[in-house]
Amino acid sequence: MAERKVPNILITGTPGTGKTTTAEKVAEALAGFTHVNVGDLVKTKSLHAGKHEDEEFDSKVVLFQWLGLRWHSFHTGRRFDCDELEDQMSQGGNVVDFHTCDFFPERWFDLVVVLRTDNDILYPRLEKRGYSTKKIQENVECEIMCVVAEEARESYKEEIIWMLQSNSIPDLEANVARITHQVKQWTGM
Ligand code: DAT
Repeated sequence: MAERKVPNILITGTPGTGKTTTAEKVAEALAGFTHVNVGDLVKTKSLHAGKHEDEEFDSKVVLFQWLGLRWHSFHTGRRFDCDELEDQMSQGGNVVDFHTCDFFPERWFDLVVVLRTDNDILYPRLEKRGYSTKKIQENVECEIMCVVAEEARESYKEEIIWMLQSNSIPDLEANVARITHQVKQWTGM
């Protein structure tokens, strides 16, 4: 674990894999931990500027603007300090949930959890959300292509990445138990 007394955890994965549900339960189970839903933060801060044909691309641009990052950093792939969350992250005790993971500063996280869901399970979950067929197909394809898993591998040390299956409620419960157990081991909670 980094120099923080309390760790930060990132929970990432394709939309619908269970990031928010898992992050909420982990934060509930660990006294003093906060669930940071980055997607909601962006919305709350009314940062959804204009529509772009590619929503994923659009949300990255918006997020970069919010975090005070220069646009060219997206192209060069360099990491920068993310001012908005920096203080909070330096304290530790955050369970951050977001569907991409490659632009946060690497030093923020002690554990990066990538949730994985089988296509035939992910598809109806996204249908229930009312996503369009196009959007469901894009997300399922993203899962098949291991896009988020690859991003995580490129952005964080292998030893802090956990790829966890999130197909069922027993999976969900086991994942929450495993993550909280690790945090308790680190902190002696
Ligand atoms: P995400 O935040 O990754 O978009 P979510 O937490 O909102 O996903 O979950 C999407 C839906 O699937 C929601 O209705 C809860 C359900 N769900 C999440 N994880 C699950 C799991 N492991 N097993 C069964 N259902 C799950």
